[in-house]
Amino acid sequence: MNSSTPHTILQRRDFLGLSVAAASAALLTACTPSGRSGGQRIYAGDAAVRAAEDARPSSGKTVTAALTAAPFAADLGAAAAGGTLSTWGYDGAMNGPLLRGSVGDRLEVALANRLPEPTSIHWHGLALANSQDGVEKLTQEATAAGAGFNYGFKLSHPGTYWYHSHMELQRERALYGALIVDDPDERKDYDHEWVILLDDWLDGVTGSPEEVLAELNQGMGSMMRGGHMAMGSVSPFLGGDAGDVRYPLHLFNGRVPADPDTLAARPGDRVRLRIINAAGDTAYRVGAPGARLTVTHTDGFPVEPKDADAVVLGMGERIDALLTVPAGWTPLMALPEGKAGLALGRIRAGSGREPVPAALPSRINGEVFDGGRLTSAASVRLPRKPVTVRHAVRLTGSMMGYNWGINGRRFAMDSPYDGALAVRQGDRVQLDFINPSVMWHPMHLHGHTFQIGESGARKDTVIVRPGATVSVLFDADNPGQWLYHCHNAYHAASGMMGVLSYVR
Ligand SMILES: [Cu+2]
Repeated sequence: MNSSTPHTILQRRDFLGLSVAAASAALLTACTPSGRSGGQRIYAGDAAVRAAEDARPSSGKTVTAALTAAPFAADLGAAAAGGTLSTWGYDGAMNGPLLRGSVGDRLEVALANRLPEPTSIHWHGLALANSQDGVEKLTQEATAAGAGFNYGFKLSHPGTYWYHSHMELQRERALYGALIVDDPDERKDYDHEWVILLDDWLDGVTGSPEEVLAELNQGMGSMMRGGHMAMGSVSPFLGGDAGDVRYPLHLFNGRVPADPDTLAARPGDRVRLRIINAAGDTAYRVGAPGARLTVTHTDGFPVEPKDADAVVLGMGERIDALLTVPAGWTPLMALPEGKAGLALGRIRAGSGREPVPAALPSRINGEVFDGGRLTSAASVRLPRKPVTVRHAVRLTGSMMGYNWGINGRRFAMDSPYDGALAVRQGDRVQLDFINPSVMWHPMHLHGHTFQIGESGARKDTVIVRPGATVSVLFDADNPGQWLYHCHNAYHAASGMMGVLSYVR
């Protein structure tokens, strides 16, 4: 096992990689409204990163787990030719094991890499030590094929999170799982809990994620040849184009609708749903015809509860909702927004007729919203405070050129700090996600949970519709180098990523 810290790769660039003259010029423009410049970057191995970790509350308990990333044969029934397909996952399953601890616990996960290529794990949504964030070259060296890496960090906030590979398109296979952080003081006013992982799937059925990216990069030519590009997938809810990719399958806890996951309950029971959208290019509209949802949390953090007929989750987002179980069978449907298909689970409470996928409604309307439209619970709302640094994050690129980027720049792992957004510890930061493109983007920031505007939900991933600007606020309290990016797997692979860079 190798737990090497990134000192060696990172300390070569102590002063932004600028010449002395350029650095001096940069210092003159420090503290302008558009950002911080000058100063030394605070890398993952910095004492400030360790100090922030030490300052987090501790329960004194350690939760340990082991994950093996490896190829395996997945059984998706008749959906795959021959009954099984070969893909990559954790511990040989379509969903990695559920990892669970309480606030203040230290989570230690030993990763063994049995994949034929390097890998890393990102702990999505957690405010954790930067050195454990799992971003190759930025916070650690990728873990080579045959090697291992020991992750260890404190769990700082309760909620519904998840983990996934952060290497290229590995997440588009089955390299992901749920991570739940419990609040020991919470009063549990429900009878059951159902953790739900949603995913769009094509690996081993119609091609591979790498083939899809190659097609997207070729542009309209491959569309004419009838490849994987989505044609005419439109969602008024998302403001236009719903996605780039056509998927043969949509999975609910790793299962197809013909063989659905089933939750047994009694009529009148209350169920807490913890819904996670692990997809690459698909938003899901989730609802249970015959029952309403009461949304209580998004991205782990509580909101003012709100009733819904359905909720929409972009890639990377989570929603917690309560549902009161009707008598009989209740379908829990995840409809791919603007695309054909269905991911399905079901609740069985007594007898009655089983829901047949073909007989289910093809749409769920009524009161429908996404987590970005909710109000934060007062208990987690940021205190009002003047913004000390503000950055514009323009979401640029187009489907034609497949040149997705940030502020016109396509991210390159070899020069991650080009165009980085500088902040100092203690800043109140405002990011303006400005979307001049014709597609929506689910924008995700590592290591922080921002707030949407003055009183919106606390989130780490938010839908930014075409033509819209979403302004988010957070306190810079977790030093290090943090990636932010579109959680569309293909947009991120194409370059819609950047670094939020703590400097001193
Ligand atoms: Cu995007």
